[in-house]
Amino acid sequence: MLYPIATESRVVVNLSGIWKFMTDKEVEPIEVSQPLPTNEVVAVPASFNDQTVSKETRMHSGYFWYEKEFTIAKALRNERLVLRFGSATHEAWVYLNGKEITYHKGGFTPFEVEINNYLVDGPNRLTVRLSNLLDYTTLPVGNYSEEKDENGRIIRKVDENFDFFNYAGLHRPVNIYTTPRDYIEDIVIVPNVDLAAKKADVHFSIKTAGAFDEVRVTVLDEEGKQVAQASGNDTNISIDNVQLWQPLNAYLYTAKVEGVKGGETVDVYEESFGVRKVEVSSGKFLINGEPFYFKGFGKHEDTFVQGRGLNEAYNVLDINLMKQMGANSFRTSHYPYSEEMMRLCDREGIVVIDETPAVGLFHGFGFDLSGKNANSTWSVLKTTEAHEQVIRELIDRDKNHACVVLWSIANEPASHIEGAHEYFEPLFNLARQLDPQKRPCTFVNILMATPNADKCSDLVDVIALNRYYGWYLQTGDLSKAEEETRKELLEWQEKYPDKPIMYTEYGADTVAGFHSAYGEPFSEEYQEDYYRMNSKVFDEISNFVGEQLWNFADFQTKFGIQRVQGNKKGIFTREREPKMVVRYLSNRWNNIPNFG
Ligand code: BDP
Repeated sequence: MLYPIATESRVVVNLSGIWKFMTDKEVEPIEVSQPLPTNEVVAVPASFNDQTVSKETRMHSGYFWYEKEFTIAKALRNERLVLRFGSATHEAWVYLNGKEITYHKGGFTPFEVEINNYLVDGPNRLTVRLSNLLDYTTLPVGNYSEEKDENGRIIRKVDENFDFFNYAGLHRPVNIYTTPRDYIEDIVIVPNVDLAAKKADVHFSIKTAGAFDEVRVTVLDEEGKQVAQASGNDTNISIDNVQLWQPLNAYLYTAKVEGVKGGETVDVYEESFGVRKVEVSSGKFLINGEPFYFKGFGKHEDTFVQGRGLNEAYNVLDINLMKQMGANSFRTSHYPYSEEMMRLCDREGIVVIDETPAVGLFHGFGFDLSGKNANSTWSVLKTTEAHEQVIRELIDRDKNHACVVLWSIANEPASHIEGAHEYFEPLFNLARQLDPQKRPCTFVNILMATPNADKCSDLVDVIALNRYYGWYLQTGDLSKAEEETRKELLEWQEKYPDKPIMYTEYGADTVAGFHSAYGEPFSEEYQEDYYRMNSKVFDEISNFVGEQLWNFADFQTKFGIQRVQGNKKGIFTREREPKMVVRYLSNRWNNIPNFG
């Protein structure tokens, strides 16, 4: 699915702004033939939760409604008109002028529908019913329960089976875009680069709808100069003296794709792409033939007021902070991030580990680390279908992004429990089959899934570990934590000598401004000591290819005795003020080259 852009043949109408809003108390049915019976409003894109002053609305679990009126200019009415949601969290029923026109489940991927047949002259009423419910069939996984109050009303509850607040709503842009009746539907770009010859063969497959006499692809360089041109829905273009897309030194070509009919260009779409090679070989992660070292973060889409909604100013600031620290990468923990962020990373040369929303695949996560409930994970969870769907939708959306170098199929599943391998093997096969660029795949391993216990690491190209020695284990005892860290990393290396190993999470909750002469846990001193300890061990392990800490910034979570208005493992506060450790890490990362 193509990202909506304006071109010589296409117009984008942005429906962002103020929408009507109401939570559904499920007392009376909502009549979609009528305007929503509410005077409340919310801004889109954003989560609804932090825009209200009502605790009840903020914590609402169940169904809720959005509505917006729009008018389409007469000049556009003969074009094909497509309504597109960047995402709708987590499930959406869409009505136009009272008729259901589409439905989508899964809160982090785009969907669209043609609306020509439902439009009326004058104002059109777009109504969306959403649900933020999560259960054992959805991704992310939620612990769902319901009860009836004294009036017989259903009270629904979702206890997040993961450590971030269940923000919901229309988190990403809602647009109507036009295309001509004959149009370019999708573009798949696969660059193959001969590094020694500095030459790339770029394969383009163009999916079109309707009848074109010719499909033409023109590759333009960053100055807009033509590099090469070819014709056909399946075509190769060679680029001599190719400029590579490099981490923190991005170079983007543009593929101008034209659908031509009767000598006239009918539809045009421009897709930018980078030329780079990603491989895993002999315990190294190679980008453009050189061993790459990941320095960076696990993140969240999480800001004040917007919640999980698109916040482009924060995206820009976050990348600037990363660059200043000498970081080069992050993981989209724990769900696909906005398309706007992916496009920004392409352009800024930020390397991305692209993660599905498969988090919480651990029965009893959070309150039962002993693993009693975990044993039943793979019989209790029914997430296979949702998991296949998110892999399909994520790869379909992000396949052309140069910034994406590794797919993360899941975060912290119970990969040490019987049934895990059977669950994951087909999913890894699916991802590998679907990705036209054949990028490496991994899942992010939880701390109890040690080299002996884990059942799935044979499936991965990169061993990606979330480890909390010195925090959840050996709390406050960094010398014991150091021994355990070293011991486990050496075990992984011995077991899988050809697989690169990296940390995708390690961190310590730290209350900004809290100091301790004894370096106690939660103090800024402890956070720094914790990172120094980990760095020391990383530098001893030869197949260690990267450190992505947890977390870039403090973020909102559900309530819990371990959380003080959220998770405080950020090295920045939620407002992006640095904690003390940022100086140490900036110094370390600015002195570790991206390659080597
Ligand atoms: C891991 C999770 C992450 C949590 C983190 C923590 O992957 O989502 O926020 O630990 O506990 O379990 O801080």
